[in-house]
Amino acid sequence: METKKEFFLECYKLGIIKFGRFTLKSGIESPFYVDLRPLASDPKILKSLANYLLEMLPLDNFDLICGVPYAALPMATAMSLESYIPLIIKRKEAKDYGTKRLIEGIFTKGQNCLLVEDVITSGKSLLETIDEVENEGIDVSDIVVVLDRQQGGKQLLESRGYNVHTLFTISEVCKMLQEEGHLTDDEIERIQDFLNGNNVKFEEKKRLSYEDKLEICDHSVAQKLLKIAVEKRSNLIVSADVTTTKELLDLVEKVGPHIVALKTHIDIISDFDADNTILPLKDLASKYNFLLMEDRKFADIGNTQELQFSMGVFKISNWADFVTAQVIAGYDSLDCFRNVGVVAILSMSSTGTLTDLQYREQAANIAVSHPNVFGGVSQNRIPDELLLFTPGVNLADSGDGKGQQYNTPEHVFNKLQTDFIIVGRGIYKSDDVEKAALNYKIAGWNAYEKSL
Ligand code: 5BU
Repeated sequence: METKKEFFLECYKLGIIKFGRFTLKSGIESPFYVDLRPLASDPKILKSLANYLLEMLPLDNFDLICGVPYAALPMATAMSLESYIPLIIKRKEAKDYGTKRLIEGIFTKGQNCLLVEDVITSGKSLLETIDEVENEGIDVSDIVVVLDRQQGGKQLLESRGYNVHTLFTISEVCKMLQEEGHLTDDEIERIQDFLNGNNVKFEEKKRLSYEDKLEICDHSVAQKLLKIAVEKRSNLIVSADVTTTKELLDLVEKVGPHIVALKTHIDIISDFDADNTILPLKDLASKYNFLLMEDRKFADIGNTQELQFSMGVFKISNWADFVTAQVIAGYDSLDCFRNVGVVAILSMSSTGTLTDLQYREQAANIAVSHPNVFGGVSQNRIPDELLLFTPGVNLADSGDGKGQQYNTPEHVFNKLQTDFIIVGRGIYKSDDVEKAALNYKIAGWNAYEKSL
């Protein structure tokens, strides 16, 4: 038979405890997070668990067995099957039709019921459950708990006269995990601190500087951008959302000295012409040393994107240093951008965007693993190996009345650890475009240095 430790390590593999930094319902930050529901996904483990729990108990004392909903329901069921003690089911809320019963199953008043709980923390919610069961005329003397978080729950219940049996305590679990090399001494210390009721200090992960990023981002476009940033002491990208070639070139003459890249939506230029629009733009880019970022947001299958990228009127592949692309069509759809860099759209700045946490994580996985991708556009932190581009930056406004949401440079450098800010109307709509560009450049650089 396996030891209790071996059994726990099997359970741990199901992902029931995570270590890191978690905000609990109470708002308190915890260095670990426990969720025992995955135990029910492995029938062999669930059966062993039932037997481990039963072994600790004076079984003759109990007429009934009841799990606290929901995590302990399968545990109580398994214990009932192994011990032949009948199960009753406690509802979370009394149903508002039919019998209005809070407890389902066959029982009589005065029977003694064993309560089963997955995790005990403060014990307060268990006390409420006990009350509800006792109100039905059922006696409760014992509670069996799989994991004691050691935050006073056991003591509270014992002070009210209940016997509390716990299979594992968090300290015991941490010790086993430390012995197996799953936890560092630092982590153990932090957990002990937390259990002793001290305020836990989490190390703030330092953001990487442009010099650090130069070491880890090896895409040639990332290297160029980072070098320009350091040289020009700028992280500003101007979004040139103007609609004629003249406006575009005038704007670039003014902002060129202050930016690392110019972001275009080339399809909104009404008099686009490769010779008259792109050639002078390329000249200005080399004169002022910045890159061209075409914000095309490709979102189709690889073959179509390849055509959109290299054919048509705009022939983006002829002139853009890097482009933006959605990752909605999957990893392979990005293969066609071989000769440029790609910045993947991981989340959007507009109200009601569908880029929720799950989408962002999957999108980031594609971005990190695809060799053509060196960055992400996002309103959230992204993995260090990507460069983060953040639009929706404005010093004066909080929105545009059309769904755009703005943050300050300070916010995006501090909270998101962005690398490059993208500013459109904050600059090109300003009365003094050059001064506005300089202001954003300085604000962006100061915010970057402060965030280091
Ligand atoms: P603004 O004028 O600073 O609001 O312009 C922002 C630019 O960034 C604009 O060209 C958008 O198309 C672009 N953008 C954005 O605002 N939000 C996003 O999530 C993405 C791009 Br992706």
